[in-house]
Amino acid sequence: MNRQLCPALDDRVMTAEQAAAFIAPGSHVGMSGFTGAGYPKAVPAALVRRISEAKQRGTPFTVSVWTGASTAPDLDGALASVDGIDLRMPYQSDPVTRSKINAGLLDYLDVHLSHVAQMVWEGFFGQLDVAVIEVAGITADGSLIPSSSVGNNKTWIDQADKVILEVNSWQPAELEGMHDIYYGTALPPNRKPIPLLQAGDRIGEPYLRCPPEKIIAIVATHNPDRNTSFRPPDDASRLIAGHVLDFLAHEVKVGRLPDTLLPLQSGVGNIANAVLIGLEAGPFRPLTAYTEVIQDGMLDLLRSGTVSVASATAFSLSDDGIAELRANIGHYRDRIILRPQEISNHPEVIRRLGCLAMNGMIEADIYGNVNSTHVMGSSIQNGIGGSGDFARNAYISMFLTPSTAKRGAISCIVPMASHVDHTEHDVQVIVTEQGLADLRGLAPRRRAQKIIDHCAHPDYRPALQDYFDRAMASTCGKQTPHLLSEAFAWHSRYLQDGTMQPAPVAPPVSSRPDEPAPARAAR
Ligand code: 0RQ
Repeated sequence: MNRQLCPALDDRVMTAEQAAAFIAPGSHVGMSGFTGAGYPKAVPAALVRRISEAKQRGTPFTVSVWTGASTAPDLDGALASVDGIDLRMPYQSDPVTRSKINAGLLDYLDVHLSHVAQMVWEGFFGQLDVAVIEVAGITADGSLIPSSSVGNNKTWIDQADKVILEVNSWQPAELEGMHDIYYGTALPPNRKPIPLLQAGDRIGEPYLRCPPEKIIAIVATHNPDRNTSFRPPDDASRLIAGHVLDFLAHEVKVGRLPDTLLPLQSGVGNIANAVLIGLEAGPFRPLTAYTEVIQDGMLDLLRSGTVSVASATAFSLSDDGIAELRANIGHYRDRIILRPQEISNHPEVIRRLGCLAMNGMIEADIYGNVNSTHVMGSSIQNGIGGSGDFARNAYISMFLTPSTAKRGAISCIVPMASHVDHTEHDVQVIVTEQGLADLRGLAPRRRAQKIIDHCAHPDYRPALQDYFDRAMASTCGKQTPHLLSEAFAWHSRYLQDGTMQPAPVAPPVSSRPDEPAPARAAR
């Protein structure tokens, strides 16, 4: 089905190979795409072929890849596999890309998602040479119907010298009208307030604008988005969701939240999805969401009316979720608004609306510093994404994780976080399947005791208590007691022994039955 309806642009229609030929080695390329939605499907594959052929001839060929957030194996993974990326920003979750970053083969800039547009305007990443943007259609007057994500597309189109469009007829035609593209942002000192007062407000227009002379190629595609599979909630996710719901009910009861709560932001992943499923059974409604991605759980809430409106920048759906969206898109069209990520994640708006932020994490320390991005201090997992935009500015900022990882070999509550993305000042509530620690109003030493008591796994609780007690004793209290020589011993032990569990203490060589037990091995 032809979705390119602008006669003046007919002469730009070509194959993906022809379009990819416009991308020169060393180019800065701004691609569409956010959590596997709305990324270009054909030009990156053609670019991969071009890079492989150049490399076979011994010609170096890499590009710098800028996106909204994560894309898919056929974009990130394929380009990384041929070592075709020299710099990646601002977020990725692809296993091949991750391994190349952690092998030191490409630079990765892990940037707050709301900061990207501003940093590009300011020129920190250099000039954007080409934008490769998936759209759901081009109207007769040349307006662009955005696809299943908006991300940084407005900025890429504005800033790029040249624009390549992929017109994907697989995307539902009914996406037209769902987007709200705001053209009122600027750099200081010319900034104006963002006039968005409710999650459901529309402040922009449904189309992306692009000067026709910038469009150098239009490629027709009919390819599905990468789907995101969700596991049915396991026991840990259900328990975490239950603690969050009890906490919200308590906040309503004591009058700190209205019974319609405040706009919800939920991160990516199974736990966030489980919380959304839990809200369906809860008493709060009608709810609203001002968040980054619409996942399956949010569709269910919108379908039942528990959530009246959801604002985001992208979909992040499973196969079933995509089928549900397509089957009932008329219902969802009136209730979902997709915006540029500089607005979906805008600190001013998040602060004004008073979002309730719920994000996953890798680990937290006993004082409430949170690591969202790095494994054992050095290896990147995904990136900070929007978690910092929301955590710093939310009305209540919650971080959720199972209390252990890797079948219990790792405690997600540690003496000192091996990398910090969200400091103790931005983290108000920590939740594991063990319980919930509300850290608001607590000084560091009280926070530590609460996190150990409520969030740590019982297998690790005594060792955390032991660390904390000895830190308190050795520093005579102090504001944030630590044993610096031991603070990362848990991580070192995991790297050396494959577990954070302390080694069993060997029995004394010759001991009398009444001899006292040996002192605990230093940790
Ligand atoms: O590793 O994949 O090898 O099994 O980390 O962990 O438990 O599957 O959890 O999918 O919710 O991801 C923080 C990464 C959690 C995510 C993070 C290992 C674990 C597993 C994934 P395997 P799970 P999730 C808005 C919000 C940053 C961006 C963000 C994230 C893998 O939530 O990327 O918040 N957040 N965006 O085994 C070592 C630990 C570990 C650990 C878990 N303590 N040490 N490994 N893992 N805990 C959305 C956007 O911005 C787009």
